Parts: sequence; structure tokens; C-alpha cells
Amino acid sequence: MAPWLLSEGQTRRTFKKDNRKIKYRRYKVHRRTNAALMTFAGLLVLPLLLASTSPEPNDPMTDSVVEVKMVDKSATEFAFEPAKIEVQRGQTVRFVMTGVMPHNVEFRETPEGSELTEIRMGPFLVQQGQTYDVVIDDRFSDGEHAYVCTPHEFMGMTGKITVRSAADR
Ligand SMILES: [Cu+2]
Repeated sequence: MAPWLLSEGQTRRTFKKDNRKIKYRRYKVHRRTNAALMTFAGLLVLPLLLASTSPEPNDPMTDSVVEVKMVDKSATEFAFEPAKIEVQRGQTVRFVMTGVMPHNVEFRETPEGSELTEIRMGPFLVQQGQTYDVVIDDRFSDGEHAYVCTPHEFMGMTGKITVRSAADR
């Protein structure tokens, strides 16, 4: 350490101390800038991530699973939401329990050629978050499949699934 580098009143020791303080201050500023940059970069990337992981709901071209919620609208009113959906064969309709009353899916009117057999009457879902998947495969003919919730049919809980072959689109 050359003595001519010291300013008035500074000794080697105080110089070192001052230098450390300056370095520490620079380090703190640097860290803060880094954090700000990371946050900024994160904000830029976030919408892109969201956009790539959540395509339009119920778009048969992008979703292989189409959700239908089982909803308690009031003590006397229940619903499938959305009540009408369109799917391509190969997709899955996932019924999601959101209420407290037990709900199920019973197919009532199906186009000719449909053979729903054991899934004609689905099991009761009793817990929030519980799901029931219906794979739309060859058992479902093209056209409109009307279904109800067995105990709540007359309280508005009905729905329709229109099935199309992929080639129709
Ligand atoms: Cu129900």
C-alpha cells in the first residue's frame, strides 16, 4: 500500500476499514439489483408459463380432459357446470364434485348404437374434490348423450354431452 494513496488523516488500518465498508455497500446494492432483475425476469416469464399450461377451457383441440363440475347452487337447486359440452371421441369427461350433497351421472338418452352398459349409472360422489372420469370411447355413438344426477334430476341437475368423431371437425 503506497502511502501517497492515503488521504489526509487516513492510516493503513482506517483505509482498509473504509475500503471494506465500500465493498460491502457495493455488494448490498449488487444483491438488491440482482433480486430486482430476477423478479422482473420472473414477471416477464410468468404469463408465458401460464399461457402454455392453461389452454382455453373445454377446447377439444387442446384438452384431452374436459371438466364438468357438480354444483350445489342452493339447498334445492343443483347443476352440472357447464351443462352442455362437446367432445371428440378419445377425450375424457371428468366430473368434479364441488358440493356437499351426493351426486352421480346417469345416462338417460343416448344415440343409437351407444353401449354404455356398466357406466350407464355412475357411482355417487360424496366428497368435495372427488372425481369421476368417463372416457368417451367407442361405447359412445356420435351425437347427443343426455344425462342426469339420479336424485337431483328434477332439481335442475341435467346435462348433455355431444360426441363427435375427430374426423368430423
Ligand atoms: Cu345430484
